[in-house]
Amino acid sequence: MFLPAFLLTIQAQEEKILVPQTGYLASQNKIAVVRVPADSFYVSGMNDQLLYRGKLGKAETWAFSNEKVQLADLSGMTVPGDYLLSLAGSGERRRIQITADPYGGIASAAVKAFYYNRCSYPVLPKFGGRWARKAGHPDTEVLVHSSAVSPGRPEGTLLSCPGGWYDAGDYNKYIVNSSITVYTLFLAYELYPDYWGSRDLNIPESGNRLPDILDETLFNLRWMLTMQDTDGGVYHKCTTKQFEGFVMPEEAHEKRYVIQKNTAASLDFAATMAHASALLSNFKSELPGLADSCRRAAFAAWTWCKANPDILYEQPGDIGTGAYGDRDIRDEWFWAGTEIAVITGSAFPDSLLDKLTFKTPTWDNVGPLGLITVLKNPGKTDEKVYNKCQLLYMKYANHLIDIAVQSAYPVSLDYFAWGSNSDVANQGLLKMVAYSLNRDDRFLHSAINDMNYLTGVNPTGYCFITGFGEKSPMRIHHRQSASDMITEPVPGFLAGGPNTVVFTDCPDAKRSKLPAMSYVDEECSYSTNEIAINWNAPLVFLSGAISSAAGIKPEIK
Ligand SMILES: [Ca+2]
Ligand SMILES: [Ca+2]
Ligand SMILES: [Ca+2]
Repeated sequence: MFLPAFLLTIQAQEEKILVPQTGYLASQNKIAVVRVPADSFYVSGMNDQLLYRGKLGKAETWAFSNEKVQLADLSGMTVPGDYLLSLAGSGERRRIQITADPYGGIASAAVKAFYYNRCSYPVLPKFGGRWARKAGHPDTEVLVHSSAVSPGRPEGTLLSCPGGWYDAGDYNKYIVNSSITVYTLFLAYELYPDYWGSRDLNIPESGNRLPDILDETLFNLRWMLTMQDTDGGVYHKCTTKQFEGFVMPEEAHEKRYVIQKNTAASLDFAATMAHASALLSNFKSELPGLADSCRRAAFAAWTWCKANPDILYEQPGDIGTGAYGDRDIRDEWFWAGTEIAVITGSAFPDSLLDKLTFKTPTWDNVGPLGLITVLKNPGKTDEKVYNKCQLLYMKYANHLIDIAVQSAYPVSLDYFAWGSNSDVANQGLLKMVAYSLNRDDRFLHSAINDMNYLTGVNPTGYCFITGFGEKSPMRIHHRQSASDMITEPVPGFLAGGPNTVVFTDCPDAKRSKLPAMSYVDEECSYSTNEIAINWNAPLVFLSGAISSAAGIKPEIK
């Protein structure tokens, strides 16, 4: 639909009080951000009965949105219900909700979003409701691209690489990005097995003997296995030459290719398969042979990497889809080496520990994944290595808390990269892993503030998860959502979020120059409003971790 430019500019930043739009968690800390000067606040029932009052915090400036804000701490309110939060001396008020489980629905929907993005697979009405659609991209006849030839597989050889998830708003599938995503979803299950083990996600595999979060993750893992050449090396991606148009999957018919094997993709694959083999060995009767297949695939990829230690991905001239190129693969070596060491007892790659900078994980910075694997397998490395990893991990986790404590908005984010919301989610993930290690409430409370940022306590006023909140992304950069003729976007997806990295995607949209405000809910805005599997995975982890840590049992269906 054509929209005149003036309509595209409507992104009112008018919320004077920012609150989490799916509610506050009754048992834990509750912070609102106030954007107009005031001294105190009060909370009343919907019948105007005064229930609680408090002083606002000191006004602080957040450089990323260039505004002065004050915090209202209403943690003393613990009874679930609907309330009004009002500022004394001004007419400003906002409805708030306190519930036992404000994030459980998000946790389930965020996994279900992966089901909606399944490639080569239909979304049936029984599971997908209004967003049912036909299967697209069978990927049973994928061509070997000239960049990917090997002795047994000349250019044009046909391979079968069906399944897996569409990576993001596009219809392609990338090994590097799949790896961190699969790891993160596995980690969610491994740290909270009771929580995820009993959660019915209403997917085709619900009701079998395997936890649904694992069923969904295996849908992509099995595709990854098809991306390994007979020599052990792993193709970078399964893709069309250029991005396809904004059409439904079944209407997209461009030829698909596997592209250049390289060390980063093969290391990420080795790490993911090694990790999978350890986890899936607990499900040998439900998944006969799969743990062993993953183990063999991991070793074959690892062996290939040792023979081909520094092949970086170079995007071929005729390929225009996501590059996911990475010029520093020391962290990939560390992650893969760690996962291989855990399953074999072989030497741990501790020489790399001093060379890496551990920070918030991203698709090209996977060192922290190796650290977490060490920390959750205390018997598998010697004590010295374990202690060193713990020190490095806690140093960064504490650093995140220090930033949040000093920040005007109560989060740790102090940079706005492409996909800034996923950095918030991954910082929450790191905090919840720290919390699982030491039960220090500072980490839980800070992770809750991260989750509340994503559900509305941020300068844009958006709850960034589709289908949740009063003000939520409606026009995500996602081909199915854009072409399905349904007003509401496919639910459960985390929009990438504000940043100022790219301004050219929506020429007609007015974008703030302030990084924390620079977001537009427009389909054209791939730089702020796309969705991606590696962004949804930490949302799954964080929302489920907090639900689980707060002692919330999933609803029985
Ligand atoms: Ca299941
Ligand atoms: Ca890297
Ligand atoms: Ca739609």
